[in-house]
Amino acid sequence: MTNRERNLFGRPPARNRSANRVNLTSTDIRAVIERSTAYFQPIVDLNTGQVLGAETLVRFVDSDGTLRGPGGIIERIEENSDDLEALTWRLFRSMAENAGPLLDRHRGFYLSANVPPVLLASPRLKHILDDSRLARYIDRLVCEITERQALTDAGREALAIARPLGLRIAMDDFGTGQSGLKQLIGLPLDFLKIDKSEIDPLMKDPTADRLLRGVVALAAALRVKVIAEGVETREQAFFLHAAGVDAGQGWLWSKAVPPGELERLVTSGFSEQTRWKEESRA
Ligand code: G
Ligand code: MN
Repeated sequence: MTNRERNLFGRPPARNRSANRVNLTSTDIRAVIERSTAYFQPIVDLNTGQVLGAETLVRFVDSDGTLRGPGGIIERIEENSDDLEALTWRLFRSMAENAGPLLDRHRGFYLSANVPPVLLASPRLKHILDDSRLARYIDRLVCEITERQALTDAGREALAIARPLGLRIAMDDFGTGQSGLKQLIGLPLDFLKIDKSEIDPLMKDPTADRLLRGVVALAAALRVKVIAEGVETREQAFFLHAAGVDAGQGWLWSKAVPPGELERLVTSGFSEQTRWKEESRA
């Protein structure tokens, strides 16, 4: 999956988009958007096990109450900019309503969300932030933009517009877009999220290990924090920590969870996952 591109709200698109496309009328789509909700996947400090933030991922609630990931529906929503905006509004509203109290209680905690560059660059973004009541948390929001999107002229323009609003920026899926070191210089970034496809081969492929160390050095030079995505094992977390990666996100800690569960994880943290420090000292 090295060449995949992620679409909105964190989902690799199907190889054949039309095959994945659901057969829904525009009225159906609006109803689906109205029933969507925000789930949150924790982002964990590899040093302390503390939950630093969470990535917002959309879930669609079926009429019978079952939850679905974005696959299938999201491709259809992305075809229409009004639907895309409606979904962003709905998700921002769900973030403000459901995670607002948590943001109030945990002052250092942040939420990230994949925001389409077309919206990042639009004057509508400020309106959506205000109207969804997420604007009051603007300094706790991180917009994720994929490596490919960020490096286009439209992406650069979007970042230049969004940053002055007070939002922070994460480059998502880093490692999938073959960007050169030079291209990153000058981009207004706060976080670099290393794609799962760069994490999977660690400790099996020495080149992957060396590349990771290179990315850590690059991020240090650019003064951006590094987050590893798709971390599934303790060995990976140990390796990443030793290599100087700041934070991790993945099933080792948690899948995307509803707000109540997120609050529990933020309160308890994952210090048991960082016990390797004591083990190595013993
Ligand atoms: O790139 P982005 O952060 O937007 O992708 C999030 C997606 O990655 C979600 O669809 C989520 O379900 C998936 N994901 C998150 N953590 C893991 C993991 O540890 N393993 C696997 N296989 N998928 C993950
Ligand atoms: Mn993402």
